[in-house]
Amino acid sequence: MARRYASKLTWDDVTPREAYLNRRQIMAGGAALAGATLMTRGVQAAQDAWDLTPNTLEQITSYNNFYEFGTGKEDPARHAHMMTTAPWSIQIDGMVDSPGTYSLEDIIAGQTIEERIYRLRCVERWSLVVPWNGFELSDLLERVGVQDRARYVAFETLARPEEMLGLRVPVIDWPYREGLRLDEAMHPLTILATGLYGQPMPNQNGAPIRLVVPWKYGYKSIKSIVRITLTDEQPVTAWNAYAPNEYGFYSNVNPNRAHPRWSQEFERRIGGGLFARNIETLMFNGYEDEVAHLYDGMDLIEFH
Ligand SMILES: Nc1nc2c(c(=O)[nH]1)N[C@H]1C(S)=C(S)[C@@H](COP(=O)(O)O)O[C@H]1N2
Ligand SMILES: [Mo]
Repeated sequence: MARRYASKLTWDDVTPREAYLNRRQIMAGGAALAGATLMTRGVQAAQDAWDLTPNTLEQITSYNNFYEFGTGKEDPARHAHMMTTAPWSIQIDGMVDSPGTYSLEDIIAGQTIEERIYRLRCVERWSLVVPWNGFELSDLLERVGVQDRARYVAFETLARPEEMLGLRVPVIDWPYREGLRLDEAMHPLTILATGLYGQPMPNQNGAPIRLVVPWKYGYKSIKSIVRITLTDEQPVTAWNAYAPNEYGFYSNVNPNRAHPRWSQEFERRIGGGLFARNIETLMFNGYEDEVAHLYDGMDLIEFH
């Protein structure tokens, strides 16, 4: 593991959960007015730090969305072992100088794998904090040579019905597809992850290689990628094609844009118990400083 990116997200910042809970109890007990401001700040600081405590390996690998293995949260953990992940290759095509079918070994060769502790916010309102291992997508795109006309990057997941039981049900139009605008794909926060917690990517989390775009709803972070295409047209994406009003192409986490069937103002941190039920959803999932400039002048409600 080499450098870490987002400065806020390190293990060192983590406040022990006991301290956080203590503060909450003191507050609830009615702090003296004089101490109230200080106390509130203390709680805020503790909450901010606690907010970035990685979930446990158990939580990250037992509560998943990977519809190729079923729509239940426990289906991926139960069935994803059926997926063969070696050998693995990714077809890279479209507007690139060096199109081809690259083995996973070729893709990873020479890459420095770093740890990135990111929030993951599902559109369904639950969230996790995951210590991913991976490298910037831009590294790979630069290696294959993006041509000037390219404006978007399209991704596809493996679709192998013998190994993926969920493909028998036409939930979405398989294969699972996703896409990013080129500048989003080139952003340093956008990674291809090959593992988590320092171990190879568990199948249920998208082995052997998946996308992670931390400021967008989780469904943009497509798993088990077998194809990457550079194109000049906005690509068709699985959830957007399924219900365009519910799932936009951009899918930036936005507490101000309600899903047609529920508010996005709050989220529930998996495994957090009572205190993690009504966490305020952060604009761009907390990555506003890093990514807001990508959307300058854009109406984020219309282009959701
Ligand atoms: N191929 C594929 N990728 C996918 C999904 C899926 O069903 N199929 N689910 C998405 C959704 S909705 C979320 S919230 C995240 C969940 O990632 P995790 O299981 O690693 O937490 O994966 C995303 N990537
Ligand atoms: Mo999701």
